[in-house]
Amino acid sequence: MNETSLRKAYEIARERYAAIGVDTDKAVEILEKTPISLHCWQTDDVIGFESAAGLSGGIQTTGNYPGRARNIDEVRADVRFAKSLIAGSHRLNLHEIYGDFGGKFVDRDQVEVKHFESWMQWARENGMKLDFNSTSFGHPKSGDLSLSNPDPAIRSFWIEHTKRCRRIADAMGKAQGDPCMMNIWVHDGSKDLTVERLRYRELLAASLDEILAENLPHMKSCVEAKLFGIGLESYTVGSMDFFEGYCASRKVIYTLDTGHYEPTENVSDKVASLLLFVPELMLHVSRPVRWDSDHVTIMNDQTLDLFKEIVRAGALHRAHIGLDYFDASINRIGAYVIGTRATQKCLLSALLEPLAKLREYEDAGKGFQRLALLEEAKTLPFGAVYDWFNLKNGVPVGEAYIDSICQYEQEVTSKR
Ligand code: RNT
Ligand code: ZN
Repeated sequence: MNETSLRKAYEIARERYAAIGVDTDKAVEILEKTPISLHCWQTDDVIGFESAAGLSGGIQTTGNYPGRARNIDEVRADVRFAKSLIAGSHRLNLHEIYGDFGGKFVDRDQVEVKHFESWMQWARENGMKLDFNSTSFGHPKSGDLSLSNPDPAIRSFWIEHTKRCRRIADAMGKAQGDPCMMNIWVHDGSKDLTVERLRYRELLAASLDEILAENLPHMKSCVEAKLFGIGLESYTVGSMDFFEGYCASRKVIYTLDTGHYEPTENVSDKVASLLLFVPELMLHVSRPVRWDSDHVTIMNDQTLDLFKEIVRAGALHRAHIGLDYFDASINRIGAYVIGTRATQKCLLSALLEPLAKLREYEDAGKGFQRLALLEEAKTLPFGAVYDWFNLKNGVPVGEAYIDSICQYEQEVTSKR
């Protein structure tokens, strides 16, 4: 693509946006500085390095496209390559099962900071900060209930695991001089009817209270709500209502995964309610298709609206952006890059909204003018600004990354 014409296109776009009070340079600068936490599990179908046990816990990857990362070196190589095709600043989101266990089996209640030391070094060398997740799934003790299990032995096993994970996250945060976001999602639920809805939720709240009691200054804990899991369709212990109440009463960060709600629910509308009552939001940007299918994120209305709500609320500094999807049916790195770039597109689009003018109209009761501007804003030269963002940051503009990914497939992943 011709650089001169891309620059020219940007100049014209800048003028066009300026006419409605939007500073495109500023929007690009904010986009560059807003970290996106890349989910390491897109590289290997959420398998990790602990054991060869398959995925359980209500989540599933579908597809068997060749080239899955099979070990820590391959995960690292793939993340590095994906990152080279994505502008802006990136973090890396690890799950506990991605520890550097050196070929030994380390049970979840035995995990230590040392299992993540090579990750911390790698992240530093690659200019990424780390985020972290405890892992309740894919283990013989996962069952249907972990932190809410009435069996004290199982419940305390998972409490110990989660406490250890918080300490690991704290060590990561300390090493990188920036808090590590640690997400707690447990799959706990029931396939069929239960007459103990309250009991399991009491147990989950009690477990979390115990886990979160330890003061760890270099990490932030967040808890993720969910609608249902596969094989756990009738009841979810950590439902949205549960975690809204939990986060509001305990002042804990709420993880909003866009796949975890009823298909017709307006997820973006939750932002302006949650922000009033919880300290911060952690986002798992995903794309549900009929259910929590974890399809690759794309630039669609749901994702656009999500970021618009965050920007309109002036809450970008209170929202941590992470991705959460796992597609094994297409080139995995391609999926990684498409979803991350789509997330940036949606954020950029939100940053380019002529908000001041729209608010002026709204305040004056000018409903027609507001709707007209919202409509016209949709066809402003957004693409020229997005291209400029990529050009400026030295990553492929437009579809140019398709070839790079095909080449990497040919040279690297197809040989696995
Ligand atoms: C599952 C949750 C959770 C996981 C990851 C792997 O429904 O969304 O965030 O996808 O932790
Ligand atoms: Zn999630």
